[in-house]
Amino acid sequence: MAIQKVTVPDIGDYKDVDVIEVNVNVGDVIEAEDSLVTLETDKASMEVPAPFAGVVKEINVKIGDKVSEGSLVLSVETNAAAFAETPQPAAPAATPDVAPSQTQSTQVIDVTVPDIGDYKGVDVIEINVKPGDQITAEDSLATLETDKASMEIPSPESGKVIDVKIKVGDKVSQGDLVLTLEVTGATAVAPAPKQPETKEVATAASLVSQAQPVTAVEATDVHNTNAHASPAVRRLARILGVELARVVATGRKGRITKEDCENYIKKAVQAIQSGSVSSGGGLDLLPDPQIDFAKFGDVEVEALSRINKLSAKNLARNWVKIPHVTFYDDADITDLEVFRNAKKSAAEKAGVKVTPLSFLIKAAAVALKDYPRFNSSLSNDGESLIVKKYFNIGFAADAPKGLVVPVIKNADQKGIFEISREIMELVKKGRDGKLKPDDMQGATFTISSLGVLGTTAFTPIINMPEVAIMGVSKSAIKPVWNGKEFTPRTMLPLSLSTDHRVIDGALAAQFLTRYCAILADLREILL
Ligand code: CAO
Repeated sequence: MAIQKVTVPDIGDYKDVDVIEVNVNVGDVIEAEDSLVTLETDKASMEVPAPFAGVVKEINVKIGDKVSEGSLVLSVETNAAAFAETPQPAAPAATPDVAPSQTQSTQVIDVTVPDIGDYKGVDVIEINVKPGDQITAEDSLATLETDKASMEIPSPESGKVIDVKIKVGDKVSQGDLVLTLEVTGATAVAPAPKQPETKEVATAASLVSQAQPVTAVEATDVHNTNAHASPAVRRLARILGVELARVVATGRKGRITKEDCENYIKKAVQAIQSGSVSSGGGLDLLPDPQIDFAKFGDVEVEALSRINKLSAKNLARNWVKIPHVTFYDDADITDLEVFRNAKKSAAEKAGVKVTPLSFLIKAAAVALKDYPRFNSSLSNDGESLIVKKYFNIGFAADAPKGLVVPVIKNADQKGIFEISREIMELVKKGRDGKLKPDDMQGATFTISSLGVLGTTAFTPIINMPEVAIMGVSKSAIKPVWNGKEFTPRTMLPLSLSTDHRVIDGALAAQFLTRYCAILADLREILL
């Protein structure tokens, strides 16, 4: 048994190269050639393979470290008493061959595959430019792949791509023509490659030719999944903030291409813009149907009001994000109506019109006090409930420019006449377009009354961040069994939508029953 240290082998002229993956753990049994860590420069990613088999005893690098040749990577316990480090073949210079074809100040040069070591017939897996592209020196022209490595062919010069001579799937070797490039000015006069400019490429390419220990290899994403992508794509992914493990690969041998990354971003942006995602995922909705309605008959296009558009966005978000459950019941408001009618003249004297809505608002404040969870909101992180100690009831009101929801503040502390007066004032303001933001803010619960308009039931949409809403349909006199006989009672249909994340069915049923009880016997308010 011996403890052997594994260091970063010859990686050409690179220094302080990023460690982007650590592929083993302490205790792992490894074979010779297993990948230990992945390094990445701005031009290539490369793996440090194990020079021998053994058990990993200690890891001396972590993601984010910067290493150079000779940096300690890890220690391995081996069976061998000693080991000889594999000699590093000198890195062959892979200078892209550039042959001038003209001598004018603008000239077209041939860019050929540089020295890629012993490899021949290497697969072209990506073409990164097209005719007409203006490129700068060092831009990646194409990506090649062997069974051990992927590497990019950088442009030796800045210029305009005239013709691309290779395509994905081709097999190329050193000296094969990649493309023709129109270069101008001083560069054109001296088209021979400058050594320092091509050196990085030379290093990346040369890595391939080494029997071991370092190869410029295809990349995996930082989460160590099996996502495969070239250095250029990895770089793009990093710039765009794309997690490669999430991208659907369409390239050869399951590789992620530049287009895959772009498509991923495109879909994500579309999903966000259409509002079909919450944090963490999309609904993958079909695009909206595009229909030319005029094909089927006359049409007229009406512009939506600002309120219409705003409400639409809010409603769509609330409907998609909140798991609604709606509960239905009828409240017996026979006695309430008797009482309300009895108070009509008193109300008139007080200058107010009392409708069932005032009682519905008052009863809501009382029921909310009894069931505080209904008077809460989910915190934005979904970790807690914010239970409010004030009882502000919003009510939906029809206004010429669209639906508005003014709020009766502290309804628990107000009498029926006061609530009625406020309703009248707010409704008037709404119809005159004079509601202020404060008139419509701070609701803890909302009532949507279709009142006299009709309907027997509907599903009101919760007004986020509230967790419940009461829908009110048109009251009707119905026969109700009192234990001995059917009697005519004025029944008010109620539809209570709740946010199932906060309120479960049993609690909703209790709340609705309590609400009906308050409306059936207003003395409940006194308790
Ligand atoms: N069942 C039967 N009659 C009802 C009723 C009900 N649920 N609610 C109210 N009424 C009666 C009233 O008692 C009144 O009759 P009387 O004059 O005989 O007393 C009559 O209907 C008209 O009431 P109103 O509409 O003037 O007043 P209101 O307080 O009931 O409603 C308001 C005010 C602002 C809610 C209403 O005008 C309105 O805009 N409703 C539409 C709200 C809406 O669009 N909701 C849907 C939202 S989701 O798209």
